[in-house]
Formats: sequence, C-alpha cells, structure tokens
Amino acid sequence: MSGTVDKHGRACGPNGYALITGASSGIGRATAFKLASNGYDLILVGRRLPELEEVQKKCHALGAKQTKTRTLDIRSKEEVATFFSDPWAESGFERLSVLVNNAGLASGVDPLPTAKIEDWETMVETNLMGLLYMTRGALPMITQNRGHVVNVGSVAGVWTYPGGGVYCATKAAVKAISEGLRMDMQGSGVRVTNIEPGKVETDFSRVRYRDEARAKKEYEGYTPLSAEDIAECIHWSISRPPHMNVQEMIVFPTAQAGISLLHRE
Ligand code: NDP
Ligand code: 8X3
Repeated sequence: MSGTVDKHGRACGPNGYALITGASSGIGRATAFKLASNGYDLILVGRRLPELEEVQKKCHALGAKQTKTRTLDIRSKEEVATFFSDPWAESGFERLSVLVNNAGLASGVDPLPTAKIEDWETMVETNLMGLLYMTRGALPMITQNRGHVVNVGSVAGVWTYPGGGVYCATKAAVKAISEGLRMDMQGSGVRVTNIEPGKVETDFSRVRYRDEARAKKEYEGYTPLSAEDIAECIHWSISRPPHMNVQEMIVFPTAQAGISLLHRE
C-alpha cells in the first residue's frame, strides 16, 4: 500500500483518497475543497465533466496532490461496476479511506396522487440505489483501510412534509442504510456517518423546481446553511480519532426550527 498509514493500518486522513459523489456542485464541491485544503487526495465523480474539471483545478490550487475525475451516473449499476473495476482508478482505490455519498436530488414537489412517476424513479434510483451501488463498490477498499462512509441524508429523512413524500422516503432509507451498514460493519473499524442538513443554498432547489424564480424564493428572508457549512460537518466527522464515530448529525439553519418551520424576516 502506498501512502502513510496509521497504527491501525488505516490509510486515513490526509494520507488517503476520498471519493466524493456529486462533486460538480453544491455540498459535494464544497467538500472537495475542504478536503483538498486538508491534504486529502480526491476522486471526484458526477455527470458533468466541465464542472468536475473546474473543481479539480481548484482542489490542486488548494493543496490536493493527487486528484482524479470521472463522469459517472450513479443510477447505472453497470457504470458503477465498470468504474470500480477500471485500472484507471486502481492506484487511488488502494488508498481509498473515505466515501462521501453526496450525489442526490429532489425532483418536483407535487402531491403523491399527481406527481410524475419519472420523478419518483429518478429520486429512488439516485438517492437510494445509486448510494447502494457506490457503497457496495467502495466497501472492499474502505474495509481494507478501516475507512469511513459518509452519507449525505437530510432532515427530510427524519421528518416528512407535504409534496416531499418520495424524496423524504429516499432520505429515510439513507438513515436506515446508514444504521444497517454500521451494524453490519461492527468490529471492522469502518465508521458510518449520516449527515442530515436542513435548508442549504445550492442548486438543489433549481433542480427540484426547474424554475429559477421559485428556487430563489426558497432561500429568501433568512440565512440558509451554505454548502461550506456542511463540508465542515463532513470534515469534522472524518477527522475524529478512530475510536469515535459520529453516527448522525442534524443541522438546521438557526431560522429553521423544524422541517416546515422557517422564520422569514
Ligand atoms: P446540488 O444540486 O448542488 O448537487 C447535487 C449533486 O448531485 C450534483 O453534483 C450532481 O452532479 C449530483 N448528481 C445528481 N444526480 C446524479 C447522478 N445520477 N449521478 C451522479 N451524480 C449525480 O445539490 P446539493 O449540493 O444541495 O445536494 C447534495 C446532497 O445534499 C443531495 O443528496 C441532497 O439530497 C442533499 N441535501 C441537500 C439539502 C439542501 O437543502 N440543499 C439539504 C439536505 C440534504 P451532476 O449533475 O454533475 O451529475
Ligand atoms: C433538503 C432539505 O427540507 O428542502 O433535503 O427537503 S428539504
């Protein structure tokens, strides 16, 4: 194994690779920058190559020594299997110590009786199946390196709101998968963390509403969380000592007292 390892044989912290899904935007991009600044090598994936390459460039400027980018649609189990068997990645995968399962989305906010079935499929295939494919693919290396799986769940996985039933269900599944994986990996040294943010200003609402004006309104009248706030939470979780596992972290903006309780000035 190349790179420095700790006394547990873990290619951890700044000596290992972190694989971030959805690194082209929002929380994933901010996490890439945060980890790059803290000495991690990075594997950055998403569907948009130009955006990933921009992120990669900045990661180098911030101090990352090794970075790799790859276009990957995590909904495709074939693409994910090819990705993990690609010799291109081998040198990074042997030092893979962190998987950040961040890629995800909400599609629409229509009530269940009228919502588009395609929107349900997109959310389930990305937030649930995609996360599972990535986790399964990365686990052999994460196990070998006594590494860390960070899932980006949501407060929507803890509480449900009208028009969010399916999105909330996928994030409730992320919560259950995080708990189940932690149990199944007990004794291996692998840590599993579920980060559950409230409102974060990213492209999330643009993707959800497909309506710029409505997306902008979502963050008006209060200070939402920033992608950098959540990147801090992710970095803090993975930089705890090996005996300490942050299981869940619920983070709301101060103006949000509950899932549907926003105080707007
Ligand atoms: P963004 O829309 O800014 O980022 C979403 C990222 O997911 C993009 O990089 C996108 O990349 C990637 N992605 C989407 N679908 C796929 C796919 N099929 N394959 C690979 N990558 C994909 O939103 P956020 O940064 O806010 O979202 C990140 C995570 O945070 C999501 O899981 C979201 O549910 C969660 N979250 C967001 C909150 C918020 O208020 N913003 C609150 C709580 C949780 P590309 O388009 O290049 O594929
Ligand atoms: C995103 C937060 O409340 O908009 O997961 O669903 S919310």
